[in-house]
Amino acid sequence: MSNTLKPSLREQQHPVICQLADLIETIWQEQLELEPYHLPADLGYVEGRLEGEKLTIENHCYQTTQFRKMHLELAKVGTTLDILHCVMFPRPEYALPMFGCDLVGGRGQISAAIVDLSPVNSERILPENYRLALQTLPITEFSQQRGLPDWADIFSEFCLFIRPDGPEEEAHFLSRVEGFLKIHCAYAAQALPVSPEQQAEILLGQRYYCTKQQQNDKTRRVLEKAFGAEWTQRYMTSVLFDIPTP
Ligand code: BLA
Repeated sequence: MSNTLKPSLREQQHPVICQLADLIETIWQEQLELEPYHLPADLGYVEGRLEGEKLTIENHCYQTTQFRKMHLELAKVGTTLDILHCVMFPRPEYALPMFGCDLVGGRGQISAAIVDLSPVNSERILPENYRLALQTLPITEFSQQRGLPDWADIFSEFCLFIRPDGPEEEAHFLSRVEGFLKIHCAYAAQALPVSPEQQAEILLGQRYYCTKQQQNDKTRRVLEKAFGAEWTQRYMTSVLFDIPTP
């Protein structure tokens, strides 16, 4: 099926997910020179149903000079769960952090909203220009902070993980993501390649990031229920968090 004929998931998603997807794509288009990125042919748009409800996944993928892969994924499980997943994988030639965002909602309520710019250098600390810029973003208090699981030692001190309480907090979360993304795209667009030694270190940091993300059992369980363990393992290691090779 061609793109234009495909039933777009976006209109059927929780409004915040739809708004965030539009926001991410708009900033990408405005600040970067996007080229298409081709996923394995059978993994761009997928539907699965093993036990119970139907799971539909729609992927949007791009690349640029500085980014090996910019992945925006929308997923819908029956009528109960709406998911937005987004990761920007820098090419290891550039000393850039990983932008990651996950929004999980169902039955009118977003249960998990997470965004981070995660460092991949050996000090595991964000570059100073990022820290300075992120510190200037307005601070918002959210009523329900959520605790990170054990595997999540990859995130920075700027990581935000909340359950937004109502439309106002949802809007604050969106503007926080907007702030992160605009800073990231602006710095990335000016970034220059680093030394081979630094590249090797960045590659290790990106591998560590992907290995940790692959340990998210909540993601795995949702996918396994619809597609089985084998398919899920392939999807998590080849589409969601593929480990870069030099
Ligand atoms: C949590 N991710 C979750 C949850 C589900 C998914 C169902 C639990 C929600 C909750 O506890 O309220 C499901 N997420 C998915 C699925 C996909 C997905 C099926 O992306 C893809 C098809 N996850 C990411 C990225 C980050 C991330 C990029 O993909 C962060 C940058 C984080 N998701 C993340 C974290 C949790 C989560 C930290 C909480 C995990 C926990 O509490 O154990």
